[in-house]
Amino acid sequence: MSGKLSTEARARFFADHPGWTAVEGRDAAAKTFKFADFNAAFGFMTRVAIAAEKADHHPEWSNVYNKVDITLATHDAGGLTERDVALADFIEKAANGA
Ligand code: H2B
Repeated sequence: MSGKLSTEARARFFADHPGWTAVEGRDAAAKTFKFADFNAAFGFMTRVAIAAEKADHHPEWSNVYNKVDITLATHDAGGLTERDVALADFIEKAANGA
């Protein structure tokens, strides 16, 4: 388990990760991803799910057709940690087809 991001690291996360926004009333980050269709969205979710399970660090998410809403936070720590930064980095790669 890792500790919560410092104020500086948290600010850097949002500066370095376009589209991710702070969740109101909670130390968490959210982003909505849109794909061509359900097949592309679910392919993305599958790539993220496999990585999340491997890292034992999981997104909060929901899917409607081609849209995937994701919130990241480390529940054990009660906020954003380096584990969320790593997962966000993977999610960005997966969203771009890598
Ligand atoms: N995912 C997230 N986002 N935060 C956690 O604190 C967390 C997790 N804890 N996945 C893990 C699983 C924990 O519940 C298991 C038992 O290791």
